[in-house]
Amino acid sequence: MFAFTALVALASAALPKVLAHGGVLAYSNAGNWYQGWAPYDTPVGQTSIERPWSTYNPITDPTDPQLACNDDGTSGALQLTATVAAGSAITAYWNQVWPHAYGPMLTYLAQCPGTTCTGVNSNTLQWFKIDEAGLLSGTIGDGYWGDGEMIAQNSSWTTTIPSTVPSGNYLIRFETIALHSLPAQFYPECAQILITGGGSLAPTSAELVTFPGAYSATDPGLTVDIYTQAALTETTYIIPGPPLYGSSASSPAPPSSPTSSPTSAPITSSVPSTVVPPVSSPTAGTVAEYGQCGGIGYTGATACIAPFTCHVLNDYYSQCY
Ligand SMILES: *[C@@H]1O[C@H](CO)[C@@H](O)[C@H](O)[C@H]1NC(C)=O
Ligand SMILES: [Cu+2]
Repeated sequence: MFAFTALVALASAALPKVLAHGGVLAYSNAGNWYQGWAPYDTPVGQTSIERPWSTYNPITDPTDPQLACNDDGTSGALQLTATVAAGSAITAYWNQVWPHAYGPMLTYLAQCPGTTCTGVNSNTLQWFKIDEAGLLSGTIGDGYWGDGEMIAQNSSWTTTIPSTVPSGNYLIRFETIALHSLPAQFYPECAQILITGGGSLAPTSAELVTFPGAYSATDPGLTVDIYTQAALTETTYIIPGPPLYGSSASSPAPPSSPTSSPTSAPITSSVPSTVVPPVSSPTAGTVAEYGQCGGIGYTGATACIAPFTCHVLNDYYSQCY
């Protein structure tokens, strides 16, 4: 009994810290599960497709040299690479339950020179954006964001590798940006993948960026204050970074065969059509931001303190944000 109580006390003491931040802990693709890098374990002996990273804390400076992959850019001593088919979906899993529901989700690829990404520093690469989700519905101040969608999807994000990208060795960079406080918080991690069965649409120069370099501290999408009165009516949010891969028409369209198919299919976003609406908008609740406000088996208070509202994340967990 004592041990159990002590354990609960320990767990709850440690919880706020763990829940506050984090990163990508695992990946899946085509039924394969890939354990991520464990930032708080010794690097010795770690084998993962994920590039090493070292802290759950966010990056808050867009010029931080660690912005590419949340570390110094090097690969692991026993670095692995996952083989991923172009056109297939790859999912990144953040720690549960991801706490930050305001902000965009972004996914990038960068092709490595040579025959492997191992040994290639991520800071030397050029990245292009293959997926993004900003403000999905509602307003800047009280809307439903890509980040909220990520939380609702089991604190994970699924991106389809465009079938048009050339085959080869890439780093894939999943990122969630949190806007609940300023400066904006960046949570990027990278994994090594070998893309097979790809196409021939190279990203245009307008679509290629470096990290750091892609973002600026003055970007409207990074400086927006979600707590102003104006934010409660503003419905436009500008996602930071370059235009999506395939969205900027490549200058002179390549001559195609007589049976020409549409050139570059738009990149499908992984946003499902059903968006979870806020279930209530109380005026004087008691549950704090990120607190639980509902779910099967939950018997506590259900009204969020203003300006937050209760959102259903799954059958077992509703959260104020
Ligand atoms: C939810 O994510 C966890 C990893 O965080 C994973 O183990 C589990 O299989 C996922 N559940 C579903 C239904 O995808
Ligand atoms: Cu955090």
